[in-house]
Amino acid sequence: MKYTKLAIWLLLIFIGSRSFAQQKPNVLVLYTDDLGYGDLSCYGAKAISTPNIDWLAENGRQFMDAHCTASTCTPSRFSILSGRYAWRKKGTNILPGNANLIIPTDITTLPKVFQQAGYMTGAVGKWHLGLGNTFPIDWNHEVRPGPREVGFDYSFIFPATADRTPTVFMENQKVVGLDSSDPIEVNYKQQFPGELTGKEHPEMLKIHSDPHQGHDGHITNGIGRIGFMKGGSRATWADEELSGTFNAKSIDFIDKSLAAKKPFFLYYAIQNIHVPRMPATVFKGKSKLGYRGDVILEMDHSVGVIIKALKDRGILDNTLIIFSSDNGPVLNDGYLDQAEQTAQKENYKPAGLLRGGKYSALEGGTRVPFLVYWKGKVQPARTNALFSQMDLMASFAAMLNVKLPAGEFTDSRDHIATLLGRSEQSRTEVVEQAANMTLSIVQDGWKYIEPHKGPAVLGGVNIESGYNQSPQLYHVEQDTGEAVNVATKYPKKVKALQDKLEQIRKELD
Ligand code: NG6
Ligand code: CA
Repeated sequence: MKYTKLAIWLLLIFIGSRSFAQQKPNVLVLYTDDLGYGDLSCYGAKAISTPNIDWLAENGRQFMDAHCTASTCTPSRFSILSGRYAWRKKGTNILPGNANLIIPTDITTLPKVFQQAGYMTGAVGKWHLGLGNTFPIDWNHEVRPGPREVGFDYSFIFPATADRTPTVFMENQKVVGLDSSDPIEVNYKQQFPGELTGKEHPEMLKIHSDPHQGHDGHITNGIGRIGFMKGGSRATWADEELSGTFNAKSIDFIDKSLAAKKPFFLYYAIQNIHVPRMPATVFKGKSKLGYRGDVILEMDHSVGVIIKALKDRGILDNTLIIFSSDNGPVLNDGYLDQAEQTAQKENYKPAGLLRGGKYSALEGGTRVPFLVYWKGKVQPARTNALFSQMDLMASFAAMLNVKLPAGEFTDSRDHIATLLGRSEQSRTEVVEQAANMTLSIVQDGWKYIEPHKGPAVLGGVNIESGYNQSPQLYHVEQDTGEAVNVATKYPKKVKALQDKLEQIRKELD
């Protein structure tokens, strides 16, 4: 009798602990680079097909009005990880590859929320948030602070962008494959004696840099980069291996978490489809859209590889997957890779029906694909709720019962119900940051863009900026393509949005 009671108790404890464990799903954030609102077939692209991502959309929640915080990479990444608008902090715009870490190490971050909830946390892929706190950075030893100090137990990254030096992988903040007799040095001002650059040796390039957009510094793998570099010749990557390497390291990390019997939080910052677009051989020429289309296919394949790995391990059903992008699209971003010509031929619009793209203040800059998949928990549906990536931190904190410190400032708000499809509630507003620091605010279907100097079309990249010295107001709810500026027609609306923007601007003070 005694034993039966004990057995029942043990069984109850076992079931209890299992369901508790099940309450904590693995969380995977797939964060792609420069992917536009019109670059996926599930968002209407015709000239390209992205079956793996479409599968997430068909079986998950598809957001039609979700935003990154900025139309460039560094500030958007700063926000998704720290839960703060980047424009509140100086020095958070597009960083060079030798910049120091910009996320303060003493604040709550998205990965730290997961750590507090007992997760194993990992960052794989593009970083672009700076490293270390010395100048110059010593690349030949562990560089601290970095992903670990931001909250990632494990990291396998490249420091900045694929088009910036140093062109090396770093695992747990140490350069992978570094030969101590060939130490690395990085400089963004001065070329190293004897170093081969794209500017001096265009004949060595397998993909030509746009003469109007730089990218003619250090040559790695036959491609000119921004910045200079010396040494590390065996540690430098071949672009064609980036995707496969990051996929493999993501899966390794997932296996590590399984071995540790902990749920995982993986921030997989897929480097595609940023320039230089140089797909693995099997993807070269696979699309109708040149290398830009080929890397979209490669990126979609990566998503499929990760989904399959989860399935093979029997953990797909208990993994919450988020897919999104760090800013809007660009065709010519510094290399002459036929992206513009092929898009024109196919009448392909990477931002879909939105106006503008990467760098701009228009919707094409920050309204991005955003999908949430969680089997049985998130119902397949489309939503028009206004959502910000910056809210992931507070939302997951709420889901996991992690208390954010009361006295600590944050822009992140709990919208877990909207994220998981239990509510259609929009964020009260989103503020969008353009490359030249123009701020816009979207609220209740209206968008105000503050006056700012700057060219109407950005040279080189050939993207409408949305910069204007007069206030702009768009009724984006009806006029998604921001075609008609109605600022003079609705002065009260303009004033109300200006006031709201000013109020948000002052919040931190
Ligand atoms: C720009 C680069 C562009 C790209 C971008 C960063 C020039 C002319 N252009 O300054 O090629 O690297 O920075 O992109 O240098 S992001 O997605 O990381 O923000
Ligand atoms: Ca980007």
